[in-house]
Amino acid sequence: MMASSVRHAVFYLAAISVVFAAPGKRNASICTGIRDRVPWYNLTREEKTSYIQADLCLMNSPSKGVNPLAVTRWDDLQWPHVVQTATVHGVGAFLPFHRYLLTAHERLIKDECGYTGRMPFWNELHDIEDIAASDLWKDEYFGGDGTGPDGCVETGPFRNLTLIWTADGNVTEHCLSRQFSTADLQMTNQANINECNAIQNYTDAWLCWFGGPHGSVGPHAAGHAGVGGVMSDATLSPGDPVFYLHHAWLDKLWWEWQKLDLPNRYTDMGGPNLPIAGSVLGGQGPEFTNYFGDNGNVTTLNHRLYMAELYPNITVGDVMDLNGDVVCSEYINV
Ligand SMILES: *[C@@H]1O[C@H](CO)[C@@H](O)[C@H](O)[C@H]1NC(C)=O
Ligand SMILES: *[C@@H]1O[C@H](CO)[C@@H](O)[C@H](O)[C@H]1NC(C)=O
Ligand SMILES: *[C@@H]1O[C@H](CO)[C@@H](O)[C@H](O)[C@H]1NC(C)=O
Ligand SMILES: *[C@@H]1O[C@H](CO)[C@@H](O)[C@H](O)[C@H]1NC(C)=O
Ligand SMILES: *[C@@H]1O[C@H](CO)[C@@H](O)[C@H](O)[C@H]1NC(C)=O
Ligand SMILES: *[C@@H]1O[C@H](CO)[C@@H](O)[C@H](O)[C@H]1NC(C)=O
Ligand SMILES: *[C@@H]1O[C@H](CO)[C@@H](O)[C@H](O)[C@H]1NC(C)=O
Ligand SMILES: [Cu+2]
Repeated sequence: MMASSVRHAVFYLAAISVVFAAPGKRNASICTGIRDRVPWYNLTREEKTSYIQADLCLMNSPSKGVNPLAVTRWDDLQWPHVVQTATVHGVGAFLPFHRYLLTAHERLIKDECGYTGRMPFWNELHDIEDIAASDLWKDEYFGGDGTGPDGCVETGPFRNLTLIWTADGNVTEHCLSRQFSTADLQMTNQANINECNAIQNYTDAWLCWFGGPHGSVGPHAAGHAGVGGVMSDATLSPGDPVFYLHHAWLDKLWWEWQKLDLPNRYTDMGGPNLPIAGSVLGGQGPEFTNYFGDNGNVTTLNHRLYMAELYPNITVGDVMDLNGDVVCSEYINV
């Protein structure tokens, strides 16, 4: 037990000294036109297919990332989530980090793969009667449920996707797997969304969306467990391209809650800052307490969001306004 956690801590520190070596340069970005994010169903057919093509383009482009073990751009994008799994889940920065990760994905498919359409979110309430019936899983879009002993996705454009990361930050080639569960998806429902919306401060509210890591009630766990397979792995879930649609849904829930009380909720931040106990990567010792610049064990607006040098470090404060310079987007209900 002891030896193993020491080994993991050593590995983590070795990994960060590698990945943090390249200095990042902050881009001055200005929100000149707020971009609409719409339900998947409401993208045009052409937007849907070009969105899928853009993710495939990242999967077929060579890595330019900080981790030399990465093979593709898709691996590069998954890496900040893998290496920080302990520090971006179960903490106040959970929602802000994932908000920035959505923007990182958006920038990559637009800047490197030519996507010009609108960004989609998954309106999960639309599919809670039967997850398998969703338009998402058509052969020309995300492909369907997993099949065979390993639950590999064998339909659609991602059927040959080779994922590499393992939960300890090492590499083992594996397929994109799924295991649909409508019962799990139903942990997202209007009643629990209303319950989260009624909470008056972020310190309590973030936990309502986050739910338990897996299997417990909450909109976050619902989408992960509902899709299953890779999506149900807390560390590796961004390997499944549908991850970005689920997290956009969750981000929308947070933003709609923020909009219930602006400007106050542009600055309402809190929650624990220490990594989850027992996580493979990361630890709970004093070396982690101020790791992201919070000067304590509570998440603040100064907390740094690190994207493994894909994009510059920013702070939680930079993503609090969805319409602000970094995200510059709005969720549209159509
Ligand atoms: C980015 O943030 C990480 C995590 O806090 C930190 O270790 C790293 O030094 C930062 N990089 C730069 C270029 O500031
Ligand atoms: C958006 O998609 C939903 C679900 O298919 C549909 O009911 C609605 O009419 C669409 N809205 C628009 C504006 O196309
Ligand atoms: C998947 O791999 C098979 C066998 O190599 C190949 O025939 C097929 O065209 C590939 N499909 C995609 C979508 O890459
Ligand atoms: C990663 O995998 C390689 C090759 O299988 C192995 O030698 C190494 O010990 C592994 N590293 C960790 C941290 O598990
Ligand atoms: C948040 O609100 C709850 C009640 O909903 C309250 O018990 C708690 O003390 C509040 N926390 C903060 C940090 O204001
Ligand atoms: C931070 O540390 C203090 C003192 O040890 C403790 O009372 C408090 O519960 C901790 N807060 C969080 C969010 O972990
Ligand atoms: C900065 O902006 C330029 C032009 O939009 C873009 O090409 C570049 O990738 C951006 N760099 C970063 C680090 O965001
Ligand atoms: Cu996550």
